[in-house]
Formats: sequence, structure tokens, C-alpha cells
Amino acid sequence: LGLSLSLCSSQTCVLNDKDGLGRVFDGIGGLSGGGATSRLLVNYAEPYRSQILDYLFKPNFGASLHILKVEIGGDAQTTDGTEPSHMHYENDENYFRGYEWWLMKEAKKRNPNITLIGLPWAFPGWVGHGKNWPYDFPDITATYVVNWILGAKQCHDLDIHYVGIWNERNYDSKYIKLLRYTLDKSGLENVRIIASDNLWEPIALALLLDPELSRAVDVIGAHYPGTTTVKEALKTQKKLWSSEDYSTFNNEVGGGCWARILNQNYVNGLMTATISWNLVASYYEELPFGRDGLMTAEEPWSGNYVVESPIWITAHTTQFAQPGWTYLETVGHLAQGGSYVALTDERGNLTVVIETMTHDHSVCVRPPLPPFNVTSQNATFQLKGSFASIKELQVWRSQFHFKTKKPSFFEKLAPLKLFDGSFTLNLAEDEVYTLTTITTGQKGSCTGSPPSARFPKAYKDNFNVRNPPFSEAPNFADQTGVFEYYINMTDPGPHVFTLRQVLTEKPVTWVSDADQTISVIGDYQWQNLTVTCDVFMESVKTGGVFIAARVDKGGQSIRSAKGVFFWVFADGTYKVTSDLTGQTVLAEGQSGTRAHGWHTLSLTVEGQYASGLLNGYPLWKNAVVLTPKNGWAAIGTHSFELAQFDNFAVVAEY
Ligand code: 147
Ligand code: CA
Repeated sequence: LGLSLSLCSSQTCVLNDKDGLGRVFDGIGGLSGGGATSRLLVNYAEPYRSQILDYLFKPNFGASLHILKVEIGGDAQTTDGTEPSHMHYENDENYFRGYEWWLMKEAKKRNPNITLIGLPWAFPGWVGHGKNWPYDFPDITATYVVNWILGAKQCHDLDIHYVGIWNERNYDSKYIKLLRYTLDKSGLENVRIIASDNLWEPIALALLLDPELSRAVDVIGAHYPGTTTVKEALKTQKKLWSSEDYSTFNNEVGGGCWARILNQNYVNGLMTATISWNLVASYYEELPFGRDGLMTAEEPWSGNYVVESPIWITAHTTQFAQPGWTYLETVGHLAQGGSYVALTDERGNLTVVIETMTHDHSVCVRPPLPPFNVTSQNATFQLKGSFASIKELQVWRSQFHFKTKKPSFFEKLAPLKLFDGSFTLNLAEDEVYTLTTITTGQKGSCTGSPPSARFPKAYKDNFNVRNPPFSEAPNFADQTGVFEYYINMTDPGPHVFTLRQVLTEKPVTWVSDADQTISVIGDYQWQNLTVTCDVFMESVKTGGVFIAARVDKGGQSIRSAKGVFFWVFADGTYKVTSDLTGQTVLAEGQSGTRAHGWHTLSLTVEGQYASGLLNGYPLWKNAVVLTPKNGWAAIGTHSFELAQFDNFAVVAEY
């Protein structure tokens, strides 16, 4: 690859700036979205919510992140749910939906220098003009994305620094150039473009072959690069980022994965930023990729959250080097395995991060990790050039201690005195060290979070909130469609404040969303329960809505979700099915239900039997429900249609 990988010769690693420096460091970040990964975070009560945000963003406290990347919501399923678009319809613009605006503001409050990035996974249906493709009308797509950036500034005073193309899907050169043109024309010359949030190729070669495209793109962002790059990417002379990485269960092996890639993405691949998918695991754990965040905050009802090892591994770098610092050229692998990087602010400060993660304790979700050996070793570092005169280094250490299962993370040790600019470390396996001239590091701590608890077994929501802080009701996790608080201005009665499914067409999707809309809620272990909800169809004749129990799937498998689904239709019929698509019918008949009127549905599932009430009267009973045995409660619609829900209630047995 033409990289000069240094290996410490006879155990001495030289740290020198005399012959020039390496690349400029752009930071370490977290990704909220792709999708709905922060869904449950927003409903944490204070002070816990602020504590979680402090662990993520507050400088000299925890992860102290440099970068926050968010999904530009596109109304479609993007891994753990849907995120709302700022333009559900062509003539619609609203910059107060979802939680990403709030999250960016909270991050910026704590770290005013934080780098903000937006990237779409999906787009509202109208952007594709009926086709599941965003590039047939590139001007529409570019305007749509630029609107989001303008809205960030105008409505929230947020400066978006980087924007991407289409997550892990095709890019289109014409679109990228038009996006650059549209940004410039809108006064957003400072917003830089990342491409293509997929593999190194074909974007790297395309940049080499097309100078105009190359002028439009500032950063090559690759996903899960396995710490390496390719020679075309190096040849472009662009910044190289791991713009999505990690996605690993956040136990100690996850922390080990993160420690290894944070160092080696630069050592092996000259990547100057690494972004974790995801920022914080704030979604139901049984959804895809449960707990793949830097920390866990998946219980807003209890307030419980867990500061996991990746937070402290992040701190080893983020608290002691800032974007704009420069990597030394003298970075590399240790003689007995492991790696070291060094960074400087070019004003005398030096930060060295060393990791000795063994193979089996640092496997990430992807790509496969080729074998390598790490054993305990003494490593001597010799400071040269402008660092030769450094007399003292602060020392921070993490020891995973996999054998004893008693890890210690981000521990401040006694400062190291230097005499001839050299020091020797006795490194064991599975350790991370930071040696630095920076003296501001701190291991933040808050008075413990409340104990973990299950989702309340008696739960209700009447959606009566006049000025909701968020567009979505607590704990509902939309898996297809978008469910928003709604105010019926003309309703004289009890249904002024409701929850409404607002999508009227299928989005330009990222995975295959269901043909129905569905939002899940509650405890995945629930078996026996009663779900009750008032429903209101807005589609005359063709309308259909459901309430459900024991829903067993979400995410990209949502199309094959099974459970017990109780439907009523605007044509005066009802159905009970064991799947979201309605293939397996357990009961059906006349209900007298119609659009533009409220009906109360109630579904009880007890052991192998289910029964349903309509407006308080039995409509069907003794439907036999064998599988699934457990799952979430849910509400939804038969198609992409407007419909409202009110007075949702669950009473469950554990
Ligand atoms: C990524 C997505 O960009 C994220 O939204 C999230 O779904 C994440 C979960 O790990 O994965 O998508 C990938 C899906 C598959 C691969 C890589 C990235 N893969 O198989 O290499
Ligand atoms: Ca209400």
C-alpha cells in the first residue's frame, strides 16, 4: 500500500517530529440514527438524561466526543426504526420532528466545537417520484438535503459541517456535483461532502478519474474498513475516514474492538476519524443489533443506564487530542503485538495512545478479523525532535483483565518522570495506555443510575400534550410509518389530542419496509396482556387499523413480523391475523366500523387464546394463538394511510 508501517525495532519505539508529521486528526464520533438508535433516550427523566449526555459529550468527563453524526430522517426503516423526515410531503417543511435536532443541540451545549454530520439513509416517497430511487430527479434530492442543512441553521442555530450522499447505497456522480452546486448556491460553501459511506471503491477510483467529482468531495468515508484502506484512496489525497464502524455488542470484547480500531484505523489505514455506530444504545434491546452503542440507555421508564467500556476507551484518545492536532509519522505496531499512535498540537503537547488488545478480545461485528498474536512485553519509547525535552507525562490506563473479569478502565496513575526522553512500559495483554502532556483528563462520575426495571406492566397514554417537546409519544418505536402527536382542531369531544400515522406513500426505502405501518411498544417478554386503544380511520372505504400483542420482530425483518393482530376496516369488517401481512387469518367477520368515527378496540391474549372487544362488547373470542409466545404490543395501519390512535393502554402480566 506504500504505507511505511513502523515496527518498534528491538523494543524501542521512536516518537519524533523531526522529519515531518502525519495527517491531521479529525476526531472520534458517535452516530445517532441509521436508525432510531436514540429513540428511548429522549424520554429519560432528569437528571439521568443529562448525565448520559455528559458521559457522551462533556469535555474532560467521559467519551468527550469530537463528532456527532446523525441520520437525516427519511420516514423509512433504517435498522432499529424509522426517523421522521423534515418533509413528509412535497409542500411540507418542519424542522421540529424527531430527536436529532435536540441531540445536536445538547451535544453542542457541552462541546461548542463539536463537528456535526448529516447523512440520509432513506427519503420520503415524493423525492423518488414513485420510484424507489433518489437520483432520477437529482435537483429535488439535493434541494431536499440542503433544506435540512438550512433548517438546522435557521431553526436551531446548528452549523452542519459535513453531509453525505446515501448510506451504503449507490452514489451518483451527477447528484454529488449537483449537491455541491446547490450547497454553494445556498451560501453553504463551508459544508463539506463525504462520499460515499460505503466501501473505498468505487468512489476512490471515480475521484481519480473525474476531477470535477474530486473537487466536490472532501472526505472519503468508508464503513467497517477493518483498519485498512486501498491505494486508490491514498492516491486521491483526500481525508480518509471510517465514517461508520464498531457496531459491536458493548461488553468488554466490544470495548476491545473499539480500542484496537481507534488506534489501527490510523496505523494501518491512515484514517483520521472513526465514528461509532452507534452513539448510545437507546432502543429496545430485542431490535436488531441490541446494545451496539458506546453505552446503554434503553430504560427511560426506570432511568437506568450503563456506562460501558467503550466510553472509557474513547476517553483515552478524545480527552487528550483534539481535531486539528496532527498524528506523528512515527506510529505503528509494537514488537509483540498491539499498536501505538502519537499526536501533537504542534505547540509542544504530545499524546501517545497504546493498545495491546489480543485477537479474541477485540473482535468486531465485521469484517472478519485475521489472526494475530499479542503477548506481554516491555516497550521502550524514545522521545526525539521537539519532544526530547518533555520531563513528565500523565498516565491513564485501562486493563480489561478478562481472566479475573475485574477490569479497570481509565485509571489515572502517577505521572511518569522522564530523564533522557525515554520511558519503558511493562505492557500486559489487553491494556490501553495514554501518555500525555495534557493535564486536564478526568474520569467523570455521576451518582449511580437507578436500578434496572422492566417496562411498567400497566401503561397508558392519552397523548394529551399541548406542546410536546418531541413529535413522537414516549416508548413507541415506529418500525414502518411515522406516528406523531396530532391536534384535532375541530374535534369537540375527547379526541383533540391524538397520535397520528402521517405517511401516505411508501418512502424511498433503505431496507424493505412493511406495506403496513407499525409502531411497537412495551416489553418483548410480554405474553399475557390486554391492549386497548381508540382508533380513527381517515381513509374512507379503504382504511384499516390494528392493535397487536406478542409482536416478535422489528427492524429490517418487520415485513415478517408475527404476533396477534386485531384489525378493523373502514368497509365494516374485522380480522384477526397472526402476522402483519395478514396472510394467516384466525378470525374475521362484520364489525360495522367506518372511517371518520372513533372505535375502541381491545385485545386480550391469555395462554393459547385471544379475544377481542369492539366498543366494549365482545366481537370475537377463543382464537387459538400458538406462536409467537411473546413480544411487544403494537399499533398500526393497513397501508400508508392517515389514521389516529388515542387512549392507548396495556395491562400485562409478567
Ligand atoms: C450498517 C448501517 O449503516 C447501520 O445503519 C446499521 O444498520 C449497522 C448495523 O451493524 O450496519 O450497515 C451495514 C450492514 C451490513 C454490512 C455493513 C454495514 N455488511 O454486511 O458488511
Ligand atoms: Ca387524547
